[in-house]
Amino acid sequence: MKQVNECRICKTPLRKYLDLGNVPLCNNLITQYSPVTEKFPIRVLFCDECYLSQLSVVIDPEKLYSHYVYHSSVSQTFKQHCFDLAVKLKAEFPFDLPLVVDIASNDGCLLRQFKKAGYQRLLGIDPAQNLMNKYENEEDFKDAIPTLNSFWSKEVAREYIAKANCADIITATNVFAHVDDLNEFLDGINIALKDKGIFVVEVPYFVDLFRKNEFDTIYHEHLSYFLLAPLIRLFNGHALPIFKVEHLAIHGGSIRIYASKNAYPEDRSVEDMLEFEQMNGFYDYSNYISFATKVDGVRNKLGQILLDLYNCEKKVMGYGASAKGISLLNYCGVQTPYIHSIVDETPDKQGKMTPGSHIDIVPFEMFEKERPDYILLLAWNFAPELIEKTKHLGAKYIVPIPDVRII
Ligand code: DWN
Repeated sequence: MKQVNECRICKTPLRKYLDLGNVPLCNNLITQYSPVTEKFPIRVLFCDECYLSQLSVVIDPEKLYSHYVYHSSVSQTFKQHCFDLAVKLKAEFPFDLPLVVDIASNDGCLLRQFKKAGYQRLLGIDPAQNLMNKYENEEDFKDAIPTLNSFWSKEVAREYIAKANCADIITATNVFAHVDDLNEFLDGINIALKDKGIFVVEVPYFVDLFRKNEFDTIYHEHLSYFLLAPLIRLFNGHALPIFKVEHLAIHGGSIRIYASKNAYPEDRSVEDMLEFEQMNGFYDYSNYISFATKVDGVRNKLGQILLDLYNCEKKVMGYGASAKGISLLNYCGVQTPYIHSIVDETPDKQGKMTPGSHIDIVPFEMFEKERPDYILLLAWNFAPELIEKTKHLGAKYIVPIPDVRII
C-alpha cells in the first residue's frame, strides 16, 4: 500500500475532506468465513490547484486486477451502452479499416460490440488472467477478441501498437480512474495513437457522485474522482487536448471525453462543462465539508430499515454483488443475518462471500427458492434492468442511493 500526500496530476499537497474508515477490497471476494478481514483506509483528499479528488492510499494493482471477478458483459444495459458508442464513433469518425484498442478490455464486452457494429481490427488489453478468452468450442474461438494479458504501459504501446502502425481509436472505459501513474498512461497513448486518431475515455463524473450522494462508489479501485477541469490540465500537459465531452447516465453518471493529437477543433461542450463546474462551486474545498453529513444520513437510515425488517422477520436479499454494494454494506456496518444472501449472475462471484459483511453470493435461482419480502438493489445504477428481471417475485425494493427509499 502506497501513501498519497500530493496530487497525482500537479504534485500540490492535498487536504482531506472525507474519511469512510477502513474497508475491505470490494472485489476481493472470500471463499470462507474469516473473523479477520484485510481492510485499508478510505480517505478522500482534495487538490486546491487542479481540483482533483483522490484517495490517500494506492493498493498494489496486481492485488486488485490480476484476478478480476467483475464481468462487464453481465449487464444488458452496459452492452447496449457499448454498442451505442461503437455506432456513434463509426458515424462521427469514418476511419478506413481502423485499428481499435480497448485498454482494460475486461471480458471483451466493448470490443464485441465494436465487432457487431462492423469494426474488424480489434485488440483488447487486460491484466486479469481469469478474463482471458476461454475457448470451449470452435464457436467460442470465432467469437473471441484478440487480447493481450497485460497492464497498459509505454512498453505495450511501443511493442504491440506502434509496431502495428498505431491505433485509430483507443478506448479506456472505467479504467482511467483506477490508474495511479496517469502520466505513464498518457505517455503510452502518445506512442500508440495515430496523428488523426482519437482517445475516448469514460470515467465516473464527480459532480454526479457528489450531487447524488454516490459515496458507495468510493472504494480502493477508484483512485481519482474526476471533474473535467483536472482532466483538461492533465491532457494538455501531454499534448493530447480534450476536444469534446459528453455527460452520460451510465454507472450513476459518467463523462466521456475525446482527446487527440490536436487533430480536431475544440467543441463547445468543453467550455460549457468547465463553466458549469466553476459556477456550481466544484473548485472550492469548503463545499466538500458537508459531504460526510450526507453519507451519515444514508448510513443511519439504511441500517435502521434493515434492523426493523429483521425484527419483523422479513427476508431481505441483495441483488448485484457489486463493488459499490459491498462498500456500502461495509460503510453501513451491515452483516448477515440482516441480509439473507446476495444474488449475482456473474459466475466468478457465485459461491463466494462478500468481504467484511460475510454474505453469501448466490445464483439467480435463489430468488425463486427463497422468495424474499424485500430486494436491496446493491447495483442501483442498473435498477430498471434488475427490477424488470424480478418484478414477477412480488417483492418490494430497497433503493439505497441517492437516499434510501422503498418502492
Ligand atoms: O469501475 C468499475 C465499474 C464499472 O464496475 C469497477 N471498479 C468495478 C465495477 O463496479 P461495480 O461492481 O459496482 O459495477 P456494477 O456494474 O454496478 O456491478 C453490478 C453487479 O451486479 C455485477 O456483479 C453484476 C451484477 N448484475 C447481475 O447479477 N445481474 C448486474 C446486472 C445488470 C444483472 O442483471
